[in-house]
Amino acid sequence: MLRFGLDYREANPMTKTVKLYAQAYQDRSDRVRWLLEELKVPYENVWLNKKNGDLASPSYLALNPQGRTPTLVDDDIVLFESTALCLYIADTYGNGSLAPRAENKKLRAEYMQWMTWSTGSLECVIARMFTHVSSPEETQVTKTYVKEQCQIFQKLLVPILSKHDYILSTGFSAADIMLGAIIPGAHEFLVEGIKPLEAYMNRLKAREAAVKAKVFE
Ligand SMILES: N[C@@H](CCC(=O)N[C@@H](CS)C(=O)NCC(=O)O)C(=O)O
Repeated sequence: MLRFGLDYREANPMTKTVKLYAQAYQDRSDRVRWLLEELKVPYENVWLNKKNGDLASPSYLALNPQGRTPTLVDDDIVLFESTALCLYIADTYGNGSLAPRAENKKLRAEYMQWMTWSTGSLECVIARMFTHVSSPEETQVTKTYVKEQCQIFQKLLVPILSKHDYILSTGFSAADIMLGAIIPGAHEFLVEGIKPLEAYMNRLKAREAAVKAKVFE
């Protein structure tokens, strides 16, 4: 049985509340919660407990047939994939503040690139450190692979973050939220000792919304 907690809309009939289904502050809902906090969107955390079978319950599978988190429910819109959630929230609630508008083709293209690269490339590599470690030999192969990939990632990120404080030349955006939430998973190989990346992460960690969302705890 899901524990829905307080129904915000019931308690506040004039106020719409987005529901964010997650298992913990530090699962892949972290970036979504951080963005909701940045934009001050009213939202409700709906906590699911895998051990209690919440992810496999018919009511949750009706929202996310993969039985994974995060899932976002905003009225009749039900979404999975953290990148999609952040793209949707930034466009719907950001009023252009954290996502370049479609008219700005070049900047929007760059933004889309980093939004999708963060999960599609960076997080995929980091995830191997959890999935490809069944023996000491495999762990070693994985470590070498992640290390090599992170050196390539540094070649992508360092020149940009040496020139400006955030990944887009125009300033902080939802793309920094995606990167900021995911990069710590590869801290040892990607960030440690690399000044522009250390400074970038320190800037992101200091953001009030990130603190409120408990992203780095
Ligand atoms: N690419 C998806 C990954 C979703 C995912 O794998 N979520 C994890 C939690 S962070 C999950 O639900 N795993 C299944 C489980 O815990 O049983 C996203 O970014 O939302």
